[in-house]
Amino acid sequence: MAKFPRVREQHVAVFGESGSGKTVLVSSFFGPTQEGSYDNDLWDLVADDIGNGHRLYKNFLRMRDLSATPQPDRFKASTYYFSVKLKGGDTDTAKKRPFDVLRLAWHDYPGEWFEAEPSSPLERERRTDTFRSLLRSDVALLLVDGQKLLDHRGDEQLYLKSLMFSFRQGLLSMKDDLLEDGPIVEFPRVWILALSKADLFPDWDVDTFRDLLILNAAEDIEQLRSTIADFIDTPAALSIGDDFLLLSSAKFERESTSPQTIDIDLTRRIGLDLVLPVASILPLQRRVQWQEKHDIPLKVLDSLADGAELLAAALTNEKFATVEKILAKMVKASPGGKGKIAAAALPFLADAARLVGPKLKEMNAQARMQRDYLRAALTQFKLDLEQGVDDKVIRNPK
Ligand SMILES: Nc1nc2c(ncn2[C@@H]2O[C@H](COP(=O)(O)OP(=O)(O)OP(=O)(O)O)[C@@H](O)[C@H]2O)c(=O)[nH]1
Ligand SMILES: [Mg+2]
Repeated sequence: MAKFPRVREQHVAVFGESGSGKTVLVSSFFGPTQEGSYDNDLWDLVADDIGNGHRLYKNFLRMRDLSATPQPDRFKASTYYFSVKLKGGDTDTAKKRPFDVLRLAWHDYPGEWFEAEPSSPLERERRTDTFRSLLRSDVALLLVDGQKLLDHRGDEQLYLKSLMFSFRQGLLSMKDDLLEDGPIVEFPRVWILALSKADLFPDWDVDTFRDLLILNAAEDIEQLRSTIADFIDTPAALSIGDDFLLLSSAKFERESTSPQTIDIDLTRRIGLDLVLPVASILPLQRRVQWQEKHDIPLKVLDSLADGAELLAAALTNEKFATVEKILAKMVKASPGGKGKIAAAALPFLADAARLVGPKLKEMNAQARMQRDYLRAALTQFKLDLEQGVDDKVIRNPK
């Protein structure tokens, strides 16, 4: 009997300077799911730590009801663990599913840490520890602050260059500590460039944002890429500047009569519904693409989208038992044999990753009808990603 509940964990790391909107983002991601009126037919989102959950929900309520925004974080990083708990745990299908809970670890940290030197050796150590935990993510979001872009209108290049520079410096300042044991295997390998506060640019779509970045900061993005490539084992499995995303936690409006008063409409969010799909599906897709193009060592594949086989099994109709057998063989096999099995599993991962369009819709409808909540949720995430691409909120490489 498998341990219960079976959990699959995925991390997201959001990197952004102080004031770029990280804490508001996580509050606006979580808050609406706690409102009495919230209804999701496939899963419930809960915070694993009640105190943390209340803190986030309070941030949300203070914005919703009092138009008050959270305090800047100065000293403390927090990691919020959310569980996407699938419904229908008592059905027969559920007993056979590879996992019941998709856990999302969302790391929030003081943006100031990237900009100012630590004040003591202890603080330096704390920062390095935080970054170690950030680096367990498969996916990282790099925030470009929409407000700062507006403030630099006509001179965006200056801001974008200094932003990329500070990300690079921040990483380089920790390089020695992070690389103590040689090139890092587990490291975010999909870096999405995201515009925060996208509500400030009502006429923009993701292509407008991408064009602006490429026009003004292509070399800087490339430099960041090569800096990061120096940190990791197998830099062929790395993408930076391939994916773009628009994000807005709410529509923030200033009243023309008294500009100090803001109205925060938290029902008007952009891109936040893509966070779960991005965290759970994108690493699987990228893993397939890289594995098809390059010779990626097994330890890297394992660290990237670990449990991808389970995800693929859940996503497609593949019998979970078959996959379990493959995995069991993999554990027993000699190092040489493992590579062969990984190669054998590839087409089946690829099928899952490439499930698109009408076929995907059909599978989603079928899974809903059969009350197969895991498959319904994962196919829904894929549909949400497709919708995000169609709406030009997210852009992924073909
Ligand atoms: N227009 C707009 N403004 C936003 C949005 N999100 C945040 N803001 C504004 O940006 C300010 C800073 O947001 P925070 O989430 O506290 O920033 P942070 O990245 O957590 O900053 P540190 O904690 O200092 O690292 C908020 O007080 C809001 O005024 C958004 O989606 N749209
Ligand atoms: Mg903050």
